[in-house]
Amino acid sequence: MSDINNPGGISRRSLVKSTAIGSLALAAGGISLPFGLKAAAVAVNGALENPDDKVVWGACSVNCGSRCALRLHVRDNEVYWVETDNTGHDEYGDHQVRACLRGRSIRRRINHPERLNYPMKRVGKRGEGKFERISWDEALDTITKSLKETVAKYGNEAVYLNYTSGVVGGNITRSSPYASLLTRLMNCYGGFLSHYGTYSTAQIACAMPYTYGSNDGNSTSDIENTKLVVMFGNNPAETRMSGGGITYYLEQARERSNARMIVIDPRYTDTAAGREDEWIPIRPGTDAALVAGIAHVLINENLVDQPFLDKYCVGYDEKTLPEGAPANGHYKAYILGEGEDGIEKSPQWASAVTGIPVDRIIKLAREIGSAKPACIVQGWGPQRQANGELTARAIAMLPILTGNVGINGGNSGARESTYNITIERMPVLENPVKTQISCFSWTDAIVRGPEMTAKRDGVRGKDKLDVPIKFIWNYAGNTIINQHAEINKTHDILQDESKCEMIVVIENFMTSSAKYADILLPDLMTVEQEDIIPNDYAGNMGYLIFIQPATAPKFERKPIYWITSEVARRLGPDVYQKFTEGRTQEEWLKHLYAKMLAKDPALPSYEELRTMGIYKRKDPNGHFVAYKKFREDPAANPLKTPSGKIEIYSDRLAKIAATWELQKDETISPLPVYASTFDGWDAPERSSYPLQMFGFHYKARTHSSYGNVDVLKAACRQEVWINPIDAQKRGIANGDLVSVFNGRGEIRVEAKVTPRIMPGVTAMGQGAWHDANMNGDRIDHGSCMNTLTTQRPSPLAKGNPQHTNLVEIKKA
Ligand SMILES: Nc1nc2c(c(=O)[nH]1)N[C@H]1C(S)=C(S)[C@@H](COP(=O)(O)OP(=O)(O)OC[C@H]3O[C@@H](n4cnc5c(=O)[nH]c(N)nc54)[C@H](O)[C@@H]3O)O[C@H]1N2
Ligand SMILES: Nc1nc2c(c(=O)[nH]1)N[C@H]1C(S)=C(S)[C@@H](COP(=O)(O)OP(=O)(O)OC[C@H]3O[C@@H](n4cnc5c(=O)[nH]c(N)nc54)[C@H](O)[C@@H]3O)O[C@H]1N2
Ligand code: SF4
Ligand SMILES: [Mo]
Repeated sequence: MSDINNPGGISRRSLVKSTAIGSLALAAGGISLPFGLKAAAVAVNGALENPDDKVVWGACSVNCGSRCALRLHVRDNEVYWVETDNTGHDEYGDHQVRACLRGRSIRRRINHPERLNYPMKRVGKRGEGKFERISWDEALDTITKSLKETVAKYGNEAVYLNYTSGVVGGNITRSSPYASLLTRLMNCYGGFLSHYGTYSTAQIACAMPYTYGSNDGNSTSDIENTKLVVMFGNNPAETRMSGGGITYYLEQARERSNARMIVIDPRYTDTAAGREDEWIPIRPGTDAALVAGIAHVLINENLVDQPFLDKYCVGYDEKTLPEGAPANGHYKAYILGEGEDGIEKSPQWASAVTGIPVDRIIKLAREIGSAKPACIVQGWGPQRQANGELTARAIAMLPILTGNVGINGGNSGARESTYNITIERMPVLENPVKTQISCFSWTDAIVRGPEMTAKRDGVRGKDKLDVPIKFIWNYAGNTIINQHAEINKTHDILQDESKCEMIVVIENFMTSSAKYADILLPDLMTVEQEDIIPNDYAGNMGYLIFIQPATAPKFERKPIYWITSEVARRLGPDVYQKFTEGRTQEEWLKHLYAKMLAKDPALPSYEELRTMGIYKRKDPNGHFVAYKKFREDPAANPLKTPSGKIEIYSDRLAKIAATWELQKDETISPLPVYASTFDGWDAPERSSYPLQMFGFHYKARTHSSYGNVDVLKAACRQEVWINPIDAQKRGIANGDLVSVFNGRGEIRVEAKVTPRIMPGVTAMGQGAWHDANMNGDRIDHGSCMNTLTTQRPSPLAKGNPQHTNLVEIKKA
């Protein structure tokens, strides 16, 4: 229908705007703008002229941290053109929630020729991708039989709901295992082995509460009150791309405050891209050392906020060191070299670790120490390193030392917070099984479940697991293969059908994870169903989107509520009744919305919301300031830490460090110290694999979602970034096909030779689709970086250290 050069149909206004906020790669990525504009204009006119068109409100529901409204233009039961939010004004707080290049190309996912259409069972070996069409009855009966047998033989602890985030922006359709229909289903049937933590924030979400009792940051809009923004590994221009999201707020707020912005990242990011005042490249995994070097200057030059430290914190110096802590166990002693390691954390010391010149560290310290207020913020890149728990808490030390916590224009050092209109979630009921593993350790739990303990493997709720994982539900996720680490190892684990006996995958596409399914079920997309969903990260404007089905269901695709209800029916009438409570999907929506209205009468009525499509509300309390009440009156509003104060020294961590079983190269510490780690810049393996490598969240995709859309692949190429110095040594020119490898696997991909990445470090967009002959050489031609990552978890959170890798690169 519409032309192929116009990805998803982009209106003139929003195309111009999105390049103006600098977020998108349409211009940079090679689609010719004038032609795109012309094409868009033709599409707009065509859309307006056809009387049979309908326009349906939809939303992009992938896990990108934003959430965009879509207006889907439908003709002959087919989405042929996509527009975005057209409500509100170009005004701070009531602005349009404009979709990025991915959402605007959603029709290429909806109408993709390779969408799954029928239920299937596996006929080849796991991973071979050989399937046979079966009926829904056969599929549902097989699943139910296997579920019953698993529970009878091993107990409910052997059933696992894998981490998945494909429909994190859904309510009825939500895939996140904390809130999905599968959770509810399993809780109606005796429970399941659940997990804690996420692939997104495992380390920081575990660590920050030891310091602050929680993991909150100021809202980005509050940057309008700041003098200086320091971003550690935070790249909202790619990771919060929507016009309703953070990148818009960041630029708007900086326009108001004229704040300087310093970007600390091994990579010159799109967030920098000319808008930064300074880019400071840093060796991956060494931010805590930079912080220590800065602290050294702050202390020696009297730039610390001593009254703040005395009043609000525990463990900065001797005065507030908790009883029972070792003498000189405080932070100041650690920095000045009077602590256990006896090393002074001078800028010279920090420079050797981080690769940042001494002068620059000193200048940065003086800037941070004198800009009042300063907003120190970290993305989640630094914490996805193997020492990420320490790093997250260390970065928080800068605002703590300078008294920037709990005030407007400051921040806690955590990532930005957002305002939300509280949504009434589908109730998941209580899980009778209390045992939990970290979301990253499920492959371990298949291989050696009963050997996994609380003190060594982070099992929670019990001292150890009783049974291995035997049954996996995987709804809207690609973490079976693509998004989990060490793909070749996972493949070997899953090939053995005596270990994990049943894998059920519910998907829209034949992803690499789908290829490992025993039963593969095709479901509807969010935009093909009715649902009410809230914003994700959007600063201090919250909104709701009421999605209507854009088209009637096609082929044999079914909604997730139908699928789970039909399994419930087969598990028995009591399970069915408990699961459905006699409601249809629409009745559930009305029921949940009525509860929301009762709590929040300012909301529009159900019918009004359906007509509006999107409802927006600015945070009535203004900017969110993390720990504001604590700052105003710490006695009346203590933090959720044991002492009620900011714990620079954490007793709880000291106990864990003393009792957990750790390996030699693993550090858990009561203080936010710098520690080197396995596969780090100074690890012995670096002699064989001299380049540090991490993956970044890339504008081409949301993880692997949208990874099969041709125009996006063309606009944002999959490449491995390598510095000219490293490239020259290896005889690599820009665009050369190279082999990226380590002991875990090999990838073939084109090289992007660029000074935008520091020497000794390489990076590639994470989430590209794995594409290897697993019965042959296993070389991944799709450039999925998890071919190279490790399944070894981080020490405290037992989280995914997917950014900590060593590799070598050679010309292919
Ligand atoms: N190396 C490396 N690996 C990483 C990361 C990294 O930084 N580096 N990041 C990690 C992080 S933070 C995360 S959150 C995870 C994300 O990992 P995943 O949660 O697996 O995210 P996606 O890859 O987007 O996979 C979502 C899947 O849901 C499917 N899907 C989308 N919509 C629907 C729908 O309506 N119905 C159904 N049934 N399916 C749907 C998509 O087709 C896709 O296959 O990856 C982690 N993996
Ligand atoms: N376009 C797009 N947006 C997304 C996603 C996506 O896949 N695509 N995924 C979404 C999801 S689920 C999540 S969890 C978030 C992820 O958000 P983040 O975790 O913040 O994203 P990353 O790209 O992994 O890391 C952010 C930055 O950290 C840098 N970095 C890596 N290691 C280090 C380090 O050791 N020190 C420092 N200082 N910097 C480092 C990287 O170069 C990168 O620029 O993004 C969300 N947004
Ligand atoms: S991928 Fe994220 S930013 Fe892009 S349209 Fe979808 S929700 Fe919006
Ligand atoms: Mo994530």
